Amino acid sequence: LNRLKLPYEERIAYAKNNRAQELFKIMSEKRTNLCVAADVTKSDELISLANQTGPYICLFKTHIDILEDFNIDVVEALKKIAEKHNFLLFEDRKFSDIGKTVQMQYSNGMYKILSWANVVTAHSLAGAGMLDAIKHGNNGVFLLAEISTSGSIIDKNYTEKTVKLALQYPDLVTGIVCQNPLFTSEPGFIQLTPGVQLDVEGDGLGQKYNTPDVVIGNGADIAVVGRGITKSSEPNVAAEKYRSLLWGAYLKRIE
Ligand code: BMP
Repeated sequence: LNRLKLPYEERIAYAKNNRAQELFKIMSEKRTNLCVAADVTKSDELISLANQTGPYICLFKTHIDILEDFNIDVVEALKKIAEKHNFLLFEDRKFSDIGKTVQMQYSNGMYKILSWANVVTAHSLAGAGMLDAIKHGNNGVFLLAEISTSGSIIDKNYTEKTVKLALQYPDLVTGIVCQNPLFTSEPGFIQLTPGVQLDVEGDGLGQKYNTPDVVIGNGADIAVVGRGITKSSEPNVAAEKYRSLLWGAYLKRIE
């Protein structure tokens, strides 16, 4: 079974994680494999981006700790918009500590991530104990197996061990963040690929970009677009443009 050739709706049956099932369903229904990276520092900008991109996305990715005016009301607003437009909330927290600490970072503090984020990211380097600590009934974790920056010190061995770890936690792991098709015979997991933008090669700080066609060809099931959308004067138009290019590339892939 090659996941790259299977339509998203057929992959629901293979997914053990509830959020992966839900995502495949949303993606099929809305015809979108686009995740927006809403990296802005003001709450009203974040809410406006959710409203504008909502119809075109399956996932809304935040770095909630970059907000300068954070207040728990902002996540209440995001939850309502997510419900209205049928997308999931995704906090890109990149947890990477001992299980006990991660448990508290997930549930406590001012962000209370567990109370609103449907999915989160985690580094795999702390190993299984950390995943045991963040297992919760209905949530999902994307594990980082590769990173999109030039000069990353992640090697092949680390990447392979991360994939192995992910496969040991099918109930918890929604998918894997990576740049290459690493787990093609596992249709239940989702490949999430950031570093996507048209007409730009990088950002001068290590970020490397590929086009929608290239990332979908490299196995992405969901592509993450940040500045390609957020820096546009019309984020709704930019979101629809990336959605349509990414969806077209996916249709070509499963042909
Ligand atoms: P942009 O498209 O503006 O470069 O944003 C990319 C987003 O994806 C950022 O939020 C970044 O934290 C995230 N990201 C990434 O760029 N590369 C990775 O390998 C993993 C990420 O989470």
